[in-house]
Amino acid sequence: MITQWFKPANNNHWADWFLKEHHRFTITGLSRSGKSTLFTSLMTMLKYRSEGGYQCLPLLEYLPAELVEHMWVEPVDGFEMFPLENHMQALAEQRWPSPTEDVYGFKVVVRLRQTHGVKKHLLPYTDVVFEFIDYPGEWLTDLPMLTKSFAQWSDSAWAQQMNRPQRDYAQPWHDAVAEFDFDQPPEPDAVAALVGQYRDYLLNAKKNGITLLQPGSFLLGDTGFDWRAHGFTPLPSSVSSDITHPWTKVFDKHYRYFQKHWLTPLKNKTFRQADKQIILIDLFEGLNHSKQHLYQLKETLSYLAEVFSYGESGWFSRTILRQQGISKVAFVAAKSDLLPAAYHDDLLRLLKQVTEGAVARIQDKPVHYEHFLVSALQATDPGSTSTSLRYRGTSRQYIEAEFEPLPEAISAMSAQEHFPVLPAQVPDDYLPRILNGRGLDRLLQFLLGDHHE
Ligand SMILES: Nc1nc2c(ncn2[C@@H]2O[C@H](COP(=O)(O)OP(=O)(O)OP(=O)(O)O)[C@@H](O)[C@H]2O)c(=O)[nH]1
Ligand SMILES: [Mg+2]
Repeated sequence: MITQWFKPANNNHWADWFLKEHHRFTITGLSRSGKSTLFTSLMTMLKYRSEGGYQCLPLLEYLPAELVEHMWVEPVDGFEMFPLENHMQALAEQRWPSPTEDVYGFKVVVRLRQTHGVKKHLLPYTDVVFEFIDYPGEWLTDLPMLTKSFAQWSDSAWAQQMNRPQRDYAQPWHDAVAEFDFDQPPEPDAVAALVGQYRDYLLNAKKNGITLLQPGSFLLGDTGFDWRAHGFTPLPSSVSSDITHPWTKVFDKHYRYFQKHWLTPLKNKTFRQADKQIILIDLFEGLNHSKQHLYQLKETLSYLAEVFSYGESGWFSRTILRQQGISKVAFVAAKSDLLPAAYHDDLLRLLKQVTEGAVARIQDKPVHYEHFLVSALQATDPGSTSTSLRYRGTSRQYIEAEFEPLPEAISAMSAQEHFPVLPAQVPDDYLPRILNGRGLDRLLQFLLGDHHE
């Protein structure tokens, strides 16, 4: 047994580690994909179910209720506590939780009863700890910038804006660059003017359903990176290819500052390595816009899969060095309540297509993955036919909507085709809806189940 050769004496840190079993979940979700709502539902479920004697715990298969002595939620060291009350208050006022502007954490600690006398003597308790981190989705897509130089990033950002659908929103920015005088010195005012133009493009693209927005960190208020002092934009290759050009020099410097003082700490803290990954995906935004948006989402997801390290590492690095690769990945289509159950198979098929590129990157690694449909809060009801739904509209009227089948494949969509997303508001009885939700159980069971052998 481990403790026989490794002496935890005088070292609470290690003793602590052996008494605890840690599950670190990382939720990889683009902006507005439903992370905060998912956490709100999960915490609410755990809270109510623990008060009800742990019956129907989402962790039921893994941790039978009779083994659970006590369960509680606490902050994660170094993180603000996830603002569950604020989010519940928003729901009570029929508002969805506000977009997240900073990072928050919470952990669920499950203390197990000891059933064997000997074990009880050696290990007075065993805690199973689940850690979750919530963050603004805008931060996520910046991570791939860590491994690129300014010139590489600038070229790839420029190339992306030349493709549809980005190109459709980039015209004012491209016009501004065409007219911009790069012979003027990069004084703070001139830099601010160019960064301002670029941010306008990012904001406009975001409003129109684009997911690859770099740097997304420039889109948030004062909680994020100080883009006013250290901003940069992609530059036309005629400028960026000249490393002696004053604009290239300044942006290169700001870019390195961004990597060192923003991205690196962000990766180490917020995106530190976890062993289970939930990739939360909103397909409705893409469907709402166009097939090009869905292709763009697919590209973003595949690009993101490069950032995380996959595969189980050995016992030594896992336990002693506390390093591990991600061993389980759940690809999750969020907000599935926005589509009648009759079309859920279509949604799953679309999810599989959109994640093909990301799957290709993990396929030959020792990683278990599965695709899921989840709704954190079922905001709709079945309609009068199997292909319709009822929901509360923007002025809280109760409306029925009829749905067309989803396309067989993204490629089967015509260029103009799009599927309007249901503007479903928070229902009055949000609490029983959260508590009765079942999609999360299956997801957690997959993530916790043992696939090692
Ligand atoms: N119908 C339905 N809508 C949902 C659900 N979850 C989220 N939404 C909608 O999606 C929006 C975004 O959800 P959030 O949970 O705030 O998304 P997020 O990933 O935390 O977004 P950022 O904080 O901006 O990164 C919400 O405002 C809701 O309109 C769900 O389970 N069902
Ligand atoms: Mg959020």
